Amino acid sequence: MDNITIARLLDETAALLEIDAADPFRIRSYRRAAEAVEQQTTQLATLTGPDADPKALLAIAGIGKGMAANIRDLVATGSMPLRDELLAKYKPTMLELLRLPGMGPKTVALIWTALAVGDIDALEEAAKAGHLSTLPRMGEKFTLKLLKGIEDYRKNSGRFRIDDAEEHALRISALIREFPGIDQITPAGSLRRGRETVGDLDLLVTGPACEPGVVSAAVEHVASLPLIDKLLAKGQNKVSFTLRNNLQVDVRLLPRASYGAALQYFTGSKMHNVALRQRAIKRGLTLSEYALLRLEDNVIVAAASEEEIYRALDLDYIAPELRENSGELEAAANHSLPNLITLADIRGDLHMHTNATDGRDTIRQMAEAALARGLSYIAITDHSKHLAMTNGLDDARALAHVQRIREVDAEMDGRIRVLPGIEVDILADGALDLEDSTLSQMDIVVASIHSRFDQPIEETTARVLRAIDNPHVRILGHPTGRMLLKRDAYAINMDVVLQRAAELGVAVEHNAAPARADLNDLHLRLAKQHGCKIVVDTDAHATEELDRMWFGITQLRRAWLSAGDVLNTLPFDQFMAELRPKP
Ligand code: DGT
Ligand code: CA
Ligand code: CA
Ligand code: ZN
Repeated sequence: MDNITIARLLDETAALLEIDAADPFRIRSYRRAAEAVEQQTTQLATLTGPDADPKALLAIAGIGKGMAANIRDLVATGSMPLRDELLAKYKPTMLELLRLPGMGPKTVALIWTALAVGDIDALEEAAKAGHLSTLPRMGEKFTLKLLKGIEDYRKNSGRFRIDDAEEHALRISALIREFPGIDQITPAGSLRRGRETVGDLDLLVTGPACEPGVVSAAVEHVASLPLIDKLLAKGQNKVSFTLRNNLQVDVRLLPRASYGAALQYFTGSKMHNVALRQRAIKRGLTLSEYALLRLEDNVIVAAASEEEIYRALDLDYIAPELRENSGELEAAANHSLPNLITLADIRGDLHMHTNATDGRDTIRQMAEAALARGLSYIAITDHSKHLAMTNGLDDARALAHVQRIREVDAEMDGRIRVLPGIEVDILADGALDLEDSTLSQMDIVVASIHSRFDQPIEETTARVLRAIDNPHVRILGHPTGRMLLKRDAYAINMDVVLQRAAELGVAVEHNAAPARADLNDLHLRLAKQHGCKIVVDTDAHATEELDRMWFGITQLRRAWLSAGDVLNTLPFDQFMAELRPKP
């Protein structure tokens, strides 16, 4: 049994434990072990025999005594007792069902017990036949929502979220870098352009080990990386493979002299490249993945860096996020590209949760973590009571929470400002979930929709308009409600909403959670056109999630935004002055 198979079985066990509603800590230990195993260069099967050193497995970080015993069982028998026990109850395909909207572990387990339905095709059949509505809390509405969810899921499968892709890129890069003579590894393609999802991963590698004549040894190194599931192709300077989750990875090893041309070519997008090549031809040049050449005599004009290539085509440097052939070439030609926002421009974060509702950490911990990340102000915006599953705050608890937030603000002694706020739920008719008198005590009221995504477009639009008409609302939170690869945006007339938000001075949020990433880049460009105030927030539910501001910034850059377009780049006093005035 090879390492990838061991990793897959451990991961599958984690999924089965999830359906079994096991302790999250236990689930994580199996996931972590799977990741540790697939990164090992030694085949674990060789460490488990009767002659093997019993300590060898324990030396691997992430593998304790229990896990070592599991691995020995897997190698010896092809399975292990816990897995057998879980498989007697569930099917591994049930894991996929967890990715559908409304399908938590309990629902998945119930559908399995009641109807013996354990995979997507069977679930779709059962839903269409009306079998689900015989089960508790799964009426017709649930069935319709689920069928839509299955459709969305099928449409999106095969793509990966940018944060997943980024994590895999980092892990693979670390392994490639172990080979001597590698200087630089750059993710290209859609990941470098910062798209919300990627189809496959394109990694470009350069260094002395990638030069012609010696590159084959580095190719062999890449082709034998431990986490490769299936090797798809091994060429002179290219290796393609898939990972255990089916993500395809294309690695190209390139000489230093043409690295810039390759980076430009493989970053794309295809449409940007087509337009750029046409521009080259008009100038008597030809652009390829190897170089920008003069047509008449094949003399190299530029190749080593992207900057040289753009300059030789009389263009300002175009940031990867803008390379979608949506006006960037024209702007680069007449020196009107925007000075794009960067992470360092951000000074505040106005949307985050604590353990008062569904967050993990305390107000103080969130404040310290934000301070450590260089922020100078944050708002604590826990959920309101309508979101019962998050332990949302009613009016009394919300007011008590304001007091505690003010205490922490005082404790922080001006090192960072901690503002009392709320993420108040927008109810089905557009009313807000808390009393105006409660909202009046908050510095930051973020209003968001979390339910009834099925309303017709006119109703949802009117619902949001009514909500932002409430004078206490200062920010409209994640305005489309989508969950990437999981749930489409609800139907809403964004043009009307943005126009009204601009009139009222309500800021619209870009939510930096990679699962949400709304408003998307097109909506953000529209928001700017309408003169909307824009904020970018992490919606962090734990301290480390404050780090995902990065993903939000990438989307803002894709929308051509500068620091001046985004409110929470301002120093605290100016920021507060720019918000919608309190009634
Ligand atoms: P993805 O993987 O679907 O998220 O999107 P990309 O943009 O990463 O596309 P991919 O992986 O097929 O190719 C990476 C880049 O390589 C692409 O953005 C531009 C360049 N490229 C690939 N094939 C072609 C082609 O046939 N023509 C041109 N001009 N460029 C190409
Ligand atoms: Ca790609
Ligand atoms: Ca590719
Ligand atoms: Zn939130």
